[in-house]
Amino acid sequence: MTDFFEGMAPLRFDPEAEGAAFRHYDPDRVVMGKRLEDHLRFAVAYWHSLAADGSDPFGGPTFLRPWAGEGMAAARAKADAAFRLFEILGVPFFCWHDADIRPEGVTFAESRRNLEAMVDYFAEKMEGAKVRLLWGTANLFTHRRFMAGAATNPDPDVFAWSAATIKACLDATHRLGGENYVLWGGREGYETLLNTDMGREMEQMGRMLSMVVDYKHRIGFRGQILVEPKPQEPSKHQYDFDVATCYGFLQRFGLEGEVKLNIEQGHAILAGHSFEHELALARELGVLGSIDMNRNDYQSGWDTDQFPNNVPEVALAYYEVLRAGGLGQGGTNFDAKLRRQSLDAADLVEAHAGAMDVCARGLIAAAAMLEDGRFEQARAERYAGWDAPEAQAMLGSDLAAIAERVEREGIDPRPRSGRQERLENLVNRHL
Ligand code: XUL
Ligand code: CO
Repeated sequence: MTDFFEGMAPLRFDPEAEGAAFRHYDPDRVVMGKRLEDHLRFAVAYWHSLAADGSDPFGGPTFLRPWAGEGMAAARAKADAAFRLFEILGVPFFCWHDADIRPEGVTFAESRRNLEAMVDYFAEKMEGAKVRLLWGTANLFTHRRFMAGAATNPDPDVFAWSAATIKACLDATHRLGGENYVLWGGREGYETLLNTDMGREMEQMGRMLSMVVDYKHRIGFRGQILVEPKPQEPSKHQYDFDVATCYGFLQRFGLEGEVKLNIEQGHAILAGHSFEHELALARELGVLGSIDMNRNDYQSGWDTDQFPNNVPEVALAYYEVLRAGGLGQGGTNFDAKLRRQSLDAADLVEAHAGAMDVCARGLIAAAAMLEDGRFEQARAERYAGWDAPEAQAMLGSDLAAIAERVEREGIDPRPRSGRQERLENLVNRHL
């Protein structure tokens, strides 16, 4: 098969370059004591960049990739193209679902063997490459058997199939040295309450997640287990609605110390939040695991999974990440796909290169905001009253004692400006 990326060399950092290059992303640039590559930990999403064919609900495939096809030979050709793309982009990571990398077999056992054979092929290719596995995951939503959910299915045989699939995917992720394992439950929810036993379904989901954690420890997998919140789409309602809902779920099943979250920009917007809100909340709750970076179309409101191009938004997101101490074992996965008319190899490369530049600009701006110090100073000043011993004592007090003190001391609160616009203007100076 001819090289889809024929003539393309690894991209360099060159702000003056005419052709494809990084204009802001210099992997070796040190920001807050760490290389940009180590801060951002970029990953290519196999499903969007290698497996997707450009089809949408109104039209069939447009991409017609040379590796498209059904069998193992096609899967290996796809992997060859993938590793060429990783090399050109110089990304340190990639991510996959089982269904992206192996052909579906006639039986479960055949699918598992196909996966194992592809994992062998990946392991071989990774030996000579820089790229590593950020995370693996199971596709428990495309095949019709999952139409009523995976762990939450009313049919116990689907629960069994899903458990066996997750086991195979965890084994594969472990074998490839993956740093995380993700669970995203697109069909773990309902289409109508009229036929749904919500209590039973959430119990099943909690048991499945507990079994995943048990199995992780049994095989000695060191990666993080991550749940990816999303409020709806494809289901009308999904139980992993947002960070707050997921945290409540983890607490209910005693898993908050074992499972963290993979937070996606577009999913935050679908849930009616900003990306930075979800990241800040996850940080406060100690469950910030990794991020899926993309953007939605704000007019359609749909989860359009476009590559990021809004530096101010990305900067506010990385500001929350840096306040959390960074991405740790997580990374920045481009869960983003080309538009249907973007057919060429150049589109795939430029989409990623542009997104990596946007993220680099965002992270550099976020670091400057932190180093500026005035944001954290303003925050500290705003809460300074709570440093007083009587304020702290009040938190251990009771309503009657507080009421007595209000009258005795003649407490009369004086409203103070929140200085929002001043802080927003200050953000602008770092962009
Ligand atoms: C779907 C989505 C998934 C997960 C992995 O909206 O984000 O691609 O990231 O299953
Ligand atoms: Co995602």
